[in-house]
Amino acid sequence: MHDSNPTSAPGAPREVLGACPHDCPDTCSLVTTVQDGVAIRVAGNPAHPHTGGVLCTKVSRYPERTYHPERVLHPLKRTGPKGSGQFERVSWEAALTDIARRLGAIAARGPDAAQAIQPYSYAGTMGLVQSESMASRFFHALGASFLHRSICATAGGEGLAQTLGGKVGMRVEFFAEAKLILIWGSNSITSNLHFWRYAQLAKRNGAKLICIDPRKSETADKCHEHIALLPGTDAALALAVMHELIVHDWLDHDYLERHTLGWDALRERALQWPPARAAAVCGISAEQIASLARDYGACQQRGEPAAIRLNYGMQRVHGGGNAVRAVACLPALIGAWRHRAGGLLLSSSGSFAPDKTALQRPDLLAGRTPRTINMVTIGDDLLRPASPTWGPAIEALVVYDSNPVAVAPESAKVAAGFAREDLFTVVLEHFQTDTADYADYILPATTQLEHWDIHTSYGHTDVLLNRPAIAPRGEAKPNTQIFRELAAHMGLTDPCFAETDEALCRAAFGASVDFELLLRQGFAPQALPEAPFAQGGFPTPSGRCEFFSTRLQAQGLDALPSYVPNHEAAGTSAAYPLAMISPPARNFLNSSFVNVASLQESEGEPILEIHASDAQVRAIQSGDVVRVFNRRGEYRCKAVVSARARPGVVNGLGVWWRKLGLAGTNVNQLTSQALTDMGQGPTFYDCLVEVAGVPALR
Ligand SMILES: Nc1nc2c(c(=O)[nH]1)N[C@H]1C(S)=C(S)[C@@H](COP(=O)(O)OP(=O)(O)OC[C@H]3O[C@@H](n4cnc5c(=O)[nH]c(N)nc54)[C@H](O)[C@@H]3O)O[C@H]1N2
Ligand SMILES: Nc1nc2c(c(=O)[nH]1)N[C@H]1C(S)=C(S)[C@@H](COP(=O)(O)OP(=O)(O)OC[C@H]3O[C@@H](n4cnc5c(=O)[nH]c(N)nc54)[C@H](O)[C@@H]3O)O[C@H]1N2
Ligand code: SF4
Ligand SMILES: [Mo]
Repeated sequence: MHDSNPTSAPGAPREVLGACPHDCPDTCSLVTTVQDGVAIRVAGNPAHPHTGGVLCTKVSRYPERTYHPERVLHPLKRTGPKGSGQFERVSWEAALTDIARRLGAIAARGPDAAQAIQPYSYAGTMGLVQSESMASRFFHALGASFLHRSICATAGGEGLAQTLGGKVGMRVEFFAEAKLILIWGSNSITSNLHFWRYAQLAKRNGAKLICIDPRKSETADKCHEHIALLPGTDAALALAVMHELIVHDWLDHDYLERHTLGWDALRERALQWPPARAAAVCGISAEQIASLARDYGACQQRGEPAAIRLNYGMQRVHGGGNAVRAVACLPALIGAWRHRAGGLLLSSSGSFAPDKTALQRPDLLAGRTPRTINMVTIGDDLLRPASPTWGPAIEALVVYDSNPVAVAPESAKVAAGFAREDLFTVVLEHFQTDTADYADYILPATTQLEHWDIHTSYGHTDVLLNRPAIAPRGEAKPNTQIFRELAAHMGLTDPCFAETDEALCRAAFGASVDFELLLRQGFAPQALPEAPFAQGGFPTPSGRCEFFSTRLQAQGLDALPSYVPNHEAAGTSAAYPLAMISPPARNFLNSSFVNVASLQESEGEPILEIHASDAQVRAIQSGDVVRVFNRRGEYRCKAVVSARARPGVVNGLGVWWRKLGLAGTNVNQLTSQALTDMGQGPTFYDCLVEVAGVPALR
């Protein structure tokens, strides 16, 4: 039944196993039904336990996205001014020859100048092969600048690694057995649906669910309690919970003694955070904090498992790294890790060990160490002139798997950078996105239904294989093939550029994963312990859960988790009194799917949720067009007066395409390029604004 043989009998439908490529923790196993070479249905694989035969609405609509009338199906060359979106069709040969000539001219000036070539990519596809395999080889061989792929998770990832030792934690399936689940900075129904299935099982078995989120999300609606703290105040909340655990002695002293480092110091720190102090910082009541600590401490008292599903929503603020550190300490205080259904999960990606050296071939750098550009500050960096310390200005940009003009902060600068006449830009894409509008060349890329790939996950611990279900549409090529052909046009002759995608899939895990099993069933579970830290054994230098970090101390940072206020903390600006967060929209995935008609229809239009009290003083009513603005710019959308917003915080949902916005901008016109305390990550949810009605447009 499951084959990928394109010569099956005509008319007979066949099913091909794949993997969802999107930046979503669930990494679903897909079954694509193909008839006469056309993908007619994409469904969840019922045999894969985490997928359970269910997909989100977005990917259920994959045929609609794949056969979208606006798919880019041929190479395109710019004919109008940058950003105008005017292109003409050209041949692959013409496009590749010209691109190779332009990049080659830069690289030929020597290793310093080669750094003027900048790759820019993120998680359009999470596949190990179509993301950073052939592409990395190509840029390594050229000596292009590196990219710090920081736009999502580096603050939290670093906070977690400093505390637990890596991106490791509970296995998602065991949340089903927990008695208390804290859903912390996560709108799971939107962004982690297959975790939510386990949480619902737990709820049915009597577990209490508490959601910690400034927004009253769809997930908060379904939890028993909701704590609507101010954005960026999670560390204060976690420290106050510790305070309560300490003063009531709801502690697992044996676990603290044997498996943690720095307890005395953390204890002293936490005792400085009585609930009343944290309540003032978090904008919630001290009783809510005390109650949260009581629920958490009760699990310790009763020997019941307490689980925390932390997500990246709470680390897109100045103190994001410290906030994750503080929360990641909690399970050790009550010994929650003793249970397989206790502990914490932020990301499981550290449970995989793909052979990135084999895929990316850093040896092709041949001793060069190019500079690294942070993808979060691409706005500033595109506008930065050459200098002795920084090196050459960015002269050529090759974008794949990403839509920076829409997703990167402070869009006015990003767009100004992309508009530079002296910048040569190539964009590998499925669609003419906001970024593609600024390209000199758009190159048509295949979708997941059209290429091979192999996947890890950051929400579960299985490896998945994706086989092509249909032939590439139009003249589209896989990213890998585009970089192979570019390499050939540039005279790069290393045999590694000839390796096939299937060979790359096999090389990704070598003998450590059963490839035959992947071919047969599409997924391969890894052998991992059920309760990874029941006996300690954290992958930190000390082998303990590190409350106190000498590694952070050596970097001049606080060795203990601390509350780091937002760069733009609520209540600190009279001109911009409202905090704005811009969390994911349910029917989109970052800026992907925004152009899929049925999903756009479900999502409606760009909106800003505002609490009745904040709307009233501004004479704003639901449906009014509003200006949302700060010193970085202005964004227009419709207001929705809603109890989903708490007082003082407005919610601008989703990363819409700028060109679909009322005034050609999206929320990122307002966000800043300031970085987090750890990991040099973005601070999308650390952003003060003012909102005003636009009377003429009411
Ligand atoms: N449908 C859909 N799914 C997605 C995505 C999408 O765009 N759409 N995005 C994908 C991506 S890229 C990622 S990284 C993952 C995870 O992405 P996350 O951003 O973690 O996704 P969510 O869980 O939807 O949202 C996080 C929640 O955190 C809340 N929040 C904002 N600021 C704070 C804060 O300071 N403290 C706390 N406690 N909460 C805060 C927001 O209101 C939101 O409800 O989801 C992925 N899944
Ligand atoms: N204001 C605000 N901004 C945010 C966020 C937020 O919450 N608020 N979230 C941030 C987060 S968490 C993230 S992860 C980033 C996400 O930023 P990106 O990773 O840039 O995500 P997308 O917007 O989904 O853009 C991915 C693009 O890759 C393309 N693509 C998909 N597959 C392929 C392929 O195989 N080949 C090629 N060549 N292209 C492909 C898609 O068509 C799509 O246009 O955005 C960040 N920006
Ligand atoms: S986006 Fe997430 S929930 Fe939807 S199919 Fe992909 S992995 Fe599954
Ligand atoms: Mo992300």
